[in-house]
Amino acid sequence: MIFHVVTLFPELLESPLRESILGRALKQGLIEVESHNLRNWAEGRHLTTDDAPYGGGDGMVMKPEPFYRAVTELKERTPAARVLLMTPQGVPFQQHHAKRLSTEEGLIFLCGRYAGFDERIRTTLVDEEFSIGDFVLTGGELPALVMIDAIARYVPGVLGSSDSVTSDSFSDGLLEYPQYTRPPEFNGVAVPEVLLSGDHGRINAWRREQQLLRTLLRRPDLLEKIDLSAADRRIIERLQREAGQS
Ligand code: 6SD
Repeated sequence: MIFHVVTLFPELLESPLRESILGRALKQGLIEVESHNLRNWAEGRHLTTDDAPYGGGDGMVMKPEPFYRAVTELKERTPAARVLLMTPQGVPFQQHHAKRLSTEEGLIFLCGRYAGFDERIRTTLVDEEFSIGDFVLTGGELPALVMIDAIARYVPGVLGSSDSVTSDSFSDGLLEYPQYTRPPEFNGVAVPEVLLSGDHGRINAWRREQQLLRTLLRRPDLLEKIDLSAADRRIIERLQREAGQS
């Protein structure tokens, strides 16, 4: 799979992708990442990529023509590529988007700077708009990196056998259970006895209950979105009764 990133700061994309798991995937040719300088498609003496807004107001607006020429050229190379725009006004990016987009042959990320984009970029060039959260950044490069990381994990072979795509938080809609490793006691806090018991039935039951408890306390919104078994629902009712008592 190829990720094209169109940006005024192509170097911002370099080092974070070349380390660790994604670095290995790049070396193995499982994924390719190319960052392209939007300035390459700018025209005029100053290679302008932004301009003042019609109607007045603060800030500058990204011009449509450089993005148009970039998308046209990159689609000649990767005709089936989908074009994604990074913007706080986009659909909130979620795990299911990462999974779906990982099956594409290529993705073209359009990253802006300044106040925003000429509306015709959205309406004529872009397939989908994404936001990585309700906060405002200075540009779309970090959102593109975040999305590439989440998407690349689903490309076959990218995760080694020890890192599971499916057992992490969100893949079953719940937060992860607490994990412990050695030593058995640290800073006066012991590892829960059940984890040392060797009884995998009890361990699995404890882990499921911890997942449900943690999700109930930290992200109750997630519980509304998933289909829980009758057994899980009974555990949640008990946890809620216990919380009400304490
Ligand atoms: C002007 C951008 C592009 C500025 C952004 C995306 C999210 N979730 N927060 N901020 C953003 C994207 C900000 O270019």
